[in-house]
Amino acid sequence: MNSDKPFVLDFDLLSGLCKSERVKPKYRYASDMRDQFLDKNAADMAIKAGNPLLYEFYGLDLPERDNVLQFGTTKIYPGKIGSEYYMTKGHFHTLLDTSEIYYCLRGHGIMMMETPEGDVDYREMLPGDAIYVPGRWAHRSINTGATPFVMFFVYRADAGHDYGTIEEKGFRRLVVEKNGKPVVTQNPKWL
Ligand code: M6P
Ligand code: ZN
Repeated sequence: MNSDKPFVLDFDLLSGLCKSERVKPKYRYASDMRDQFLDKNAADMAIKAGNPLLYEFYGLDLPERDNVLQFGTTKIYPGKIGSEYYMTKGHFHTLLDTSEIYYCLRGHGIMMMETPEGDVDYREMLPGDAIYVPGRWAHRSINTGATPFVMFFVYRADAGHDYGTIEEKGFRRLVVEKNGKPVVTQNPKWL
């Protein structure tokens, strides 16, 4: 794709979908996320019972250069594995100092964030909320609502995704449902 000419893309406010063939969808199913959830039995049961799609995201086929901005949408479906809400895998940027912006279009969720040093922050996201995730902060989007949670994102195209420690241990905090409400708890793998 020629990134040096202006272009317009149309992202649907409800579905987050973009009809342009320039925007490539990626899908993550329960089987792709099995080890990210604390309750492995619940994850295995969900996989056996049809392996639901947990989230999908769309980005452009742009060159991964420091002067290019990557953008698109993420759509996380409502649901839980055990008592943990559906969520993205989450990542640091390979270029750790690079930031990202998310703008909530639809639904209700939490952006969970942490630094390599162990600082933790999390913010509720509702339609109209834009969050600035500074460099050094790993980020994971969690759908705590009953409808799809859709966000638009922008980041430096060469930022890269570093899943290393997160794939092994997850984030320091989990978001689980207790008495019908989302509650932030300590991840026992980090105790
Ligand atoms: C957003 C962006 C993407 C990211 C995606 C899924 O769409 O931040 O860069 O890949 O969310 O998140 P993850 O890669 O953590 O599964
Ligand atoms: Zn990111």
